[in-house]
Amino acid sequence: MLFIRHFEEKCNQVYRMGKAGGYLHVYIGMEATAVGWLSMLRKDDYVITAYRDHAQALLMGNDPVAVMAEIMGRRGGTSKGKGGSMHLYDIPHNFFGGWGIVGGHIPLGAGLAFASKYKGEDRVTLNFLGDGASNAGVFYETLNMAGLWDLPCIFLIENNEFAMGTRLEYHAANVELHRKGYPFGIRHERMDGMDVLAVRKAARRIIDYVRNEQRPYLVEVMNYRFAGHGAADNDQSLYRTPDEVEAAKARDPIKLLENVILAQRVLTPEQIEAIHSEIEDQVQEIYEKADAMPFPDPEEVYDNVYTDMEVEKGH
Ligand SMILES: Cc1ncc(C[n+]2csc(CCOP(=O)(O)OP(=O)(O)O)c2C)c(N)n1
Repeated sequence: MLFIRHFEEKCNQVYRMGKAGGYLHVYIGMEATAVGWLSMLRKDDYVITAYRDHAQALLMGNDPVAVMAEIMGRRGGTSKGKGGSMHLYDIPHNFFGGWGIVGGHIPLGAGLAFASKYKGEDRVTLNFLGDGASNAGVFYETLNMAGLWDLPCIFLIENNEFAMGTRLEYHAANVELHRKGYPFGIRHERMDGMDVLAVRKAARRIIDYVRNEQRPYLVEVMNYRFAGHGAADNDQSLYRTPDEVEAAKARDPIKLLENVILAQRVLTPEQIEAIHSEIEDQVQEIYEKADAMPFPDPEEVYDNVYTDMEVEKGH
């Protein structure tokens, strides 16, 4: 969690220095959700998410220099510098992105689950989506197929209480989003997403169920986004107050875990401080390596847009 936090604080700086093009959305405050869930997956399980994807990319084993390089549009990036922050991928580690269209990746995640089931494998697919994305029509079509075909897919709604500047109660007819599993016969529950130890425990139980029973599951994980929607969201006063954000920070997932570590005398405050500085130095080094990489060659601009076959046909 600490590495992700410091990495993303650097991403925000990189954006402000004008060194990251396009959009950039950090996961600051929400780290316990991805860390808790991904730490319980098997290496051959599949993960897919939307554009707030840095944490998942790093946790699935992507080289942090390649992630930073992608965010900075450099040739050594995970998508050769042409995707940016929202389009991180790592297929060898079973991370399928990084998608910018709200709701667009949800059926792709079900497709991954369908593929593994069809091949007789026992992989689980973890399909992350936001509270806003859970209103997209395609989500319901996908839940129907997942329920009908017994797909081993976990639909993980990260309820961070906002869809851009729109609060949950202004965009959802029923704010208990996990109930969306009910009409499709899919087991569902709401859980805390800030206490990483509790997240891990629940994740283990649900992943085991999905793998063993070969059935889908819908979880609504309650977390909170401490930063703006994206790095360019400079006026949060339109949808929340600084007091509200400060109150939420009382349950900062990193602080909650540090409190447990201190209470159990695993580390001293000085040792924790030293770990923070060590990670900050590592992140600085990662940034410098990425910054030293070249931009993609302009000649590559149309590469990987169409398949060779389509190009030959002149499409
Ligand atoms: C189809 C589509 N409509 C609108 C947008 C613009 N948009 C980008 S993010 C976003 C809000 C999504 O919120 P949520 O799913 O809760 O995810 P979060 O940002 O909280 O992680 C919107 C409307 C988009 N990218 N795609």
